[in-house]
Amino acid sequence: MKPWGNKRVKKIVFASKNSGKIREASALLEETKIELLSILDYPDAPDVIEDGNTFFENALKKARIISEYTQLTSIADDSGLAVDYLGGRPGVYSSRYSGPDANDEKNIKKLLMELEGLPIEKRTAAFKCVLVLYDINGEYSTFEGSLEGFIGFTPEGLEGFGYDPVFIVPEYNKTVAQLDPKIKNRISHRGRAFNDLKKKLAIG
Ligand code: ITT
Repeated sequence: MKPWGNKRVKKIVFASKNSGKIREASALLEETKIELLSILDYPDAPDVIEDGNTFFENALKKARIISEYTQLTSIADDSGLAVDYLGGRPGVYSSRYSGPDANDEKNIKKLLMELEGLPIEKRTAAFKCVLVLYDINGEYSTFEGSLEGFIGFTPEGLEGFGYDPVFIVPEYNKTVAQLDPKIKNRISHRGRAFNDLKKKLAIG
């Protein structure tokens, strides 16, 4: 049996520096008794080079290094946007899409340029999230989620982070950045992966 199957995990470190992800993860675990820390609580934590070819490889690396450093159970989230017309890009490079000093605004600008003139029906895309839950003895479990939609033509909305202002959810006909954060967490790639993780921890 996995360690988290027979003992209550009280404290988990989220192996992320992304404040948008941290805010969402905290809300997703809010009703549990788990105390969620993040790399922001460990300013001297080692920098993890994300050199994997898959979300899983990167998530496992982040989770392992941060669990070993903090000696706590960790969760890592590797996620990104896969655009069909771009053959799945930016994918694992989503956060660095526009170059070494990438930020959300520059990434969105580059994406809209690459899709310029493309009609809406060809702008299909998906957000993907892979979570790794890692125990200090080296055992781990993986959880995945995705959210399908379209890339819009102009950024809309102020909520969320990353590509949310240009990602349209067909069910709501709104961008993720126009949705209430509670709705995002209910339907998103991250929300779905966290739901399965909560079941594993027997707190869902
Ligand atoms: P950590 O590794 O510290 O967690 P990061 O931002 O570098 O933070 P990733 O390598 O997993 O994380 O890159 C994820 C990128 O994918 C993120 O920076 C966004 O650009 C995009 N992304 C992931 N989830 C998203 C979401 O829910 N909404 C919008 N964009 C998202």
